[in-house]
Amino acid sequence: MSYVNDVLGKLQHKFSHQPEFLQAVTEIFGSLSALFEREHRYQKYNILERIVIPERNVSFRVTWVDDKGEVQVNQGYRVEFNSAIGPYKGGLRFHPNVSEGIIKFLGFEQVFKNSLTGLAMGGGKGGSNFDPKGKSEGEIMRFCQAFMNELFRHIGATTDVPAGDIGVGGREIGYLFGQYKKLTNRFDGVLTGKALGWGGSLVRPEATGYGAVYFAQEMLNEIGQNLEGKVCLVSGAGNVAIYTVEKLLQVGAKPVTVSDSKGMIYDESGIKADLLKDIKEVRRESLETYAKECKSAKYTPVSDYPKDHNPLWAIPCFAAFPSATQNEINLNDAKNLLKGGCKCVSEGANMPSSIDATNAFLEAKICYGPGKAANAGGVATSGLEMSQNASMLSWSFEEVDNKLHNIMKHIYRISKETAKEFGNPNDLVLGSNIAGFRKVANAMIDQGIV
Ligand code: NDP
Ligand code: 2IT
Repeated sequence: MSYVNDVLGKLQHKFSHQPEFLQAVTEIFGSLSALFEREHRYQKYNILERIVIPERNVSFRVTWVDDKGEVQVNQGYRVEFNSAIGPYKGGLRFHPNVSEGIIKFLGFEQVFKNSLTGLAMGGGKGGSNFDPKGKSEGEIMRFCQAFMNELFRHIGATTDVPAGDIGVGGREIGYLFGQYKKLTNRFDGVLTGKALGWGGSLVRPEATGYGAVYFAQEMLNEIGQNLEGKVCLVSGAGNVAIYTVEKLLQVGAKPVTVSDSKGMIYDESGIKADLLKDIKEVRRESLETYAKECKSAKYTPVSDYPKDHNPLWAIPCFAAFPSATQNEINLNDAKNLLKGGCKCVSEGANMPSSIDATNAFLEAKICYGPGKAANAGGVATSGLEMSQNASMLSWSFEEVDNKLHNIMKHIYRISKETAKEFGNPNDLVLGSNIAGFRKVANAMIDQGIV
């Protein structure tokens, strides 16, 4: 359809230096033609050209002093993408490859993901090219404080509520919150992922990983299958991967892999969740330690990976849970997964599959849960943390876990129903993109040209 293609063409020209952002936009736009053919008002109000530009895009200097007394400078970002259905909401990423384009891709995805949860949350994302690797506790704290010295003026419990993402976990949220409170003299729910003793929610640490497994169960249930006794591949070894492994073990599945930036573990007898947590969350070491302490595990360093594919995805499996980073599954990896018998992919990471890998999964008609649907459990539980903060209550583990489970079922159902409505019931990319988009676009129209 020409309106969608026209807008995409302009964007490709203007943002050729932001390939991940263009990839995210291309994927969503690819689903919208069918909707636009039925509903002309989205074009009438030029929603597409409006929705791809962040409402506000803040880029700032972060200066801090390292342990040697040297002054360090990093780039900080907060992209406030869309507030049509609620305050901006989304994580902060600290990783050396963070750029404006990466934060924009994440922020754009977040808009539609948050819409799918059914909660009142707009979309935003932020972060820095700061590399937490090898930094001391003091350096991490000083960096977080320096980052908040600028961020605090842009955020607030009803305007913009950041959380964690790659390189930002409970420890960083603590330092960020402490500095926010110092600067503003306010104790409110301005960040989520807080510790339990000062406003955090039970289940938030587990939520993204648990949610990705709940989503896989919904997809499999539809075809009369389940995860019990099934071999599963998990990538990553951070927050999302750890709690994906934990939930897979709880439901009787057999996760056999995890990976980090240095290498991968294959343990035919099943990943040991306690050892994984201890090494990555407590000791903060690489997975090489896992292989040293667990005799059944085989470690392959990244330097031994072939150039054209990731050996993790070549292991035969029933289901795959990519939980590390964007574009970690290319077309070769997708083909390897399919060749190895994979029947289900539930994306814990944001945009882990390239566009051609996604198309390979859709063509093979396996159960494919795109990130914005499958990993929405994290931000949904952040929304539950905001509710608890606003009402000054805290709910039990079971209460939050039940709500999370119901939200994942809801996301599956509206994605599936929307896919059916548009004639392709197996295509949850189509269903989740249209369902997520429609709510935001309708809110933008209701609220006028602003
Ligand atoms: P963490 O920082 O806790 O863990 C990330 C893991 O992935 C680490 O094991 C890290 O290795 C590995 N990793 C990161 N970048 C790369 C890379 N370029 N190549 C290879 N491995 C890499 O982050 P999260 O678990 O929070 O996030 C993982 C993914 O899930 C991201 O895509 C994030 O956007 C997404 N996500 C996170 C949510 C959350 O609530 N945290 C919610 C929804 C999505 P190492 O240990 O060596 O650093
Ligand atoms: O990508 C994501 O959804 C997250 N990193 C979680 C965001 C949040 O606000 O909890």
